[in-house]
Amino acid sequence: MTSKEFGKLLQDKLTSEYGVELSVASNQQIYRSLALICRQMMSENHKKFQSKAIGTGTKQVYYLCMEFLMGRSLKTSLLNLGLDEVAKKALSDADINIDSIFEEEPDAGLGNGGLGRLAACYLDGMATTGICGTGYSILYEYGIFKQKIVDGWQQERADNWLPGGQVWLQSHPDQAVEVRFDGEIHENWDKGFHYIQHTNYNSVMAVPSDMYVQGYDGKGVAKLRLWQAKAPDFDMSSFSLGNYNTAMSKNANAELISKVLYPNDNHVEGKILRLRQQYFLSAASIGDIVQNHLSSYATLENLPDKVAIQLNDTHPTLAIPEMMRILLDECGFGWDKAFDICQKVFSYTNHTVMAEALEKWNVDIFKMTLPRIYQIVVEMDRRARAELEKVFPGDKGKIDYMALIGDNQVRMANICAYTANSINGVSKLHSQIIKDSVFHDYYLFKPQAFKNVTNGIAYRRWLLASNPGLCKLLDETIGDGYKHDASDLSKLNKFENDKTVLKQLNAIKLENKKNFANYLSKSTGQVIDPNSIFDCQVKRMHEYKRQHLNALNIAAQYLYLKENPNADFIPKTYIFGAKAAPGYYMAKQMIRMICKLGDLINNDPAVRDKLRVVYLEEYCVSLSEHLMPAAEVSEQISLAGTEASGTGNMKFMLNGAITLGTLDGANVEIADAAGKENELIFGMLTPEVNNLKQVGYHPNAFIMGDDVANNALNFLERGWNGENFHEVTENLRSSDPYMVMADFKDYRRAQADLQKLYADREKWAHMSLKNIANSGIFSADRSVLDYAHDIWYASPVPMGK
Ligand code: GL9
Repeated sequence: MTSKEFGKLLQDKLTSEYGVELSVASNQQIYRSLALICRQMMSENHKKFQSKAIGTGTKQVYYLCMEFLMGRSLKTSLLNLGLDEVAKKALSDADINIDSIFEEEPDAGLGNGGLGRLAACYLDGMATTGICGTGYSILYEYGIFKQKIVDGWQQERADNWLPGGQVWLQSHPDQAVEVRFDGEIHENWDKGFHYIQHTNYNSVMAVPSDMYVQGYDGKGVAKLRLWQAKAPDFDMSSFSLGNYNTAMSKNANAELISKVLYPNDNHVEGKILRLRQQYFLSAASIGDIVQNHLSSYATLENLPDKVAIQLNDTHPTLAIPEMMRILLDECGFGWDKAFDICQKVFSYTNHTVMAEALEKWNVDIFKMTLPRIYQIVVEMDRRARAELEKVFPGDKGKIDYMALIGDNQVRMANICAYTANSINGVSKLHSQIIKDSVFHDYYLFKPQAFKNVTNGIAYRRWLLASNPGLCKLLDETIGDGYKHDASDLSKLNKFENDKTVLKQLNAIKLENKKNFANYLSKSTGQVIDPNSIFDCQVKRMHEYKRQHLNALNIAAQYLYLKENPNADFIPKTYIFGAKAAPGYYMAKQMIRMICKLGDLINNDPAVRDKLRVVYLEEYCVSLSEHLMPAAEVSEQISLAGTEASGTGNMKFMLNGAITLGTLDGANVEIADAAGKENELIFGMLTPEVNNLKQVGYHPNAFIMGDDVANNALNFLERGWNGENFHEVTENLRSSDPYMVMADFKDYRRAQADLQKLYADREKWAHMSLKNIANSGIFSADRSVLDYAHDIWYASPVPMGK
C-alpha cells in the first residue's frame, strides 16, 4: 500500500466516523480512525488465519491469565501490519506528527507488572510464529491504578481506560457464557440416570470482547478475549414485588466482578470477590473453549490432540475442576476418562517463589461460593491422597503437604501440580529452585513434568518501535534480518572492535538520552543532564527487589560528595519508577524515602551537578518505551533466589544498558549470553543466601565495622527537614528479610567499578554492544516456540498455498 492509498483509507474513515477532513480532524479523531482501520484489518486477518488453522486441524493454544498488560496498541499494530511507514508519511503530508497521535492512546493497564506484561508479549510471540493462540482474561473496567506522588506519598487514582481504549474491542454479546455461583447441589436419579442439580444459584453473564494482536510480517494473528460481567436479566420479579433494592443489588453484585484489577504484586488477597473473579474467568473461558472445540469436532474425546491450555500462575486454576464439571456433569464422561483428558490438556507456569503469593482458599468460603466445584476438588483430593499413598507409603507428612485440601484450605498450587502435565519455571535458576524447594515433593512424584521456559519479550516493541536510532545502525551493519529473527542480532558481535561502530553506539545513546530528558522536562518539568550516567531501576516497589539497597548507596554517595566536593566522580542520574501495592506499608515508605532523598540532593548546590535522583510518577508500559532506549545502567538487584526471572532486565539489555545485578532470575542467563565481563555482577549467590539463612542471619554482623553502612543508615534514620525514614532503617537493622546489608558492601564495589568502566568510553560501548548482540534469545518468539515444542506439542499453522 502506498502512503496515498493509506491517506485515502484514513480520510474515508474520518468521513464515515466523524464527517471531518484530515486537515481539521482532532488528534483523538485521527487516533480512533487509525485504530479502527487496524482493528478491521486484524479481524479479517484473524478470520483467515483461524480458518486455515481449522482446515488443517492445527492445535489451538489457550493462555489463561488474570492479567494482560497490553499497553498501547496503535504503534505496534501499524508496525506489525507493515503500515508504519505509509501511515507516518500520509500524516506528515498533512503536517501531522504521528507521535502526537500515538500519545492519544491510553495504556490498556489490565495487569500489575511482569506477569501480565509477559502474557501480552506471548500473544505477540504466538501471532508472529504462527502458533494458533487465544488469550483469555477479564475486561476490567478499571485497570492498574494511576499513581500520583504527593509530598513523597503514593496516591492511587482510578484508571478509567475504556473511553480511549474501547476502540480496540469488538463485543460479542451473542457469545456470552453463563457462570453460576452460590446455591446448593443435589444429586438426583431419573430413570436410572444420575444427574447433578444446582439450585438457588446466582447467575452472572460473561460477555466477551475481543482484541487482536497482529504478528510481525502478517503471518498469524492472536486473539485476546476479555470477559465482562453482566447481570443476566434485570430481576423483574423482585422489582414487581416491590423489592427495588434486591433487584438493583443483584445487578450491582454481578457487575462488580469485572469492575477492577486487584493491584497486588507477588502477594495474594484472600477476598471473596477475587475468588469470584477467578472462577468467572475460568468458567467463561472453559465454556468457550469447549464450545469452539465441539463446533469443529463434535466430540471432546480428541480434546488433548487439538487443545493445549496454559494456566498462567495459579490464578486460573479453577479451569481444571470446571473442565471436570463439564466432562462429568454435562457430557457424561466417567471420572478416570475426564481426569485423563484434564491431565493431558492443562499445563501450569509458576511465576514466583514468594510464600505470600501461594494461593489458598478457606474451605468454608470456597464451598459456599462454588458448591459443585468444591465437591469435585474434594474428590480430586481423595484420589490424589490414595495415589500418593501408593508412591510414598506411610509418609503421612509428605502426603498431607502435597494434598489438594489441608488445614481447612483449598491449595491452588497443589491442584495444578497434581493435575498438570507440565510445571514450568520462568528462568533456568527459578526452574531449578521450584524443583529443589517449593515443589520438591511433586518433583519426586513426577519428575518428567518439570520444565523450564526462560521468559522473553516482544522485542520489536522496545527496539523497532522505540529506538529508531539503534535500528538505523543495525540496518547499516547487520542488515534487517534481526527484525524478523532476533537471533540475527548476534551478527553485531563482528563489530565489537570496530571503533566507528562503537563511537556511533555512544552517539546514539547520547541522542536517546537527550530525547528522554526533553520528554521528561516537557511532561513533568524535571530537569536531568544527558551527559550524566542514566542509572535506572524501574519495576514494582517491593522489599525483595531492594530499591532501598540502591537508595542506601545513593545516601552514601551523597555523604561522600559532601565530604569530598572535589572528588573524581562522573555525574550520575538515578532514575526510579515503581508502583507500590496500595496496602503495602513498607513499599510506600520506601517510595517516600527515595523521593525525599531526591528532593534533598537535587536542591543541594554542593552536589546537584554530580548527583540527581528522579522518581518517575506512573511507571507503565508506554513510559518504559520512552525510557529503555536512554538507559545505560540496568539495576537488577534482588536478593539471589527471589526474582523468578525479571523481564525489564531483557528490555534494558536489548537497548544496550549494562546490567548491574545479582545472579538472580534471568540475570544469570543474561550474563551467560553477553559474557559476565560485560555486566556488573555483585552479591551473594543463591546457595550462599540459603546457607546464611540456615546459620541465622543478623544484619548487625554486616553493619558493625562498616562505617559507610552505619553512616548511611544513621543519616536516613535521623532524616532532615523534620522528616525521617526510621521505618525502613529499623527494619534493615533488625530483621532485614532480604539481606540488604549483607550485599551492601559488594554493591558499592560494583558501583565503583561502574564509574571506572564508564570513564573508558570505548570500553563501555564495547560492553553495550555485547549486550545488544547477545539479547536475541530473550525474544518472546523463542519463548513461545519453546512452549510449543516442549509443552504444548503444537505446530505453527501451515502457511503457503
Ligand atoms: C513475576 C515475577 O516476579 C517476575 O520475576 C517474572 O519475570 C514475571 C513473569 O514471569 O512474573 N511474578 C509475579 O507475581 N510478578 C512478576 O512480575 N508480579 C507482577 O506481575 C506484578
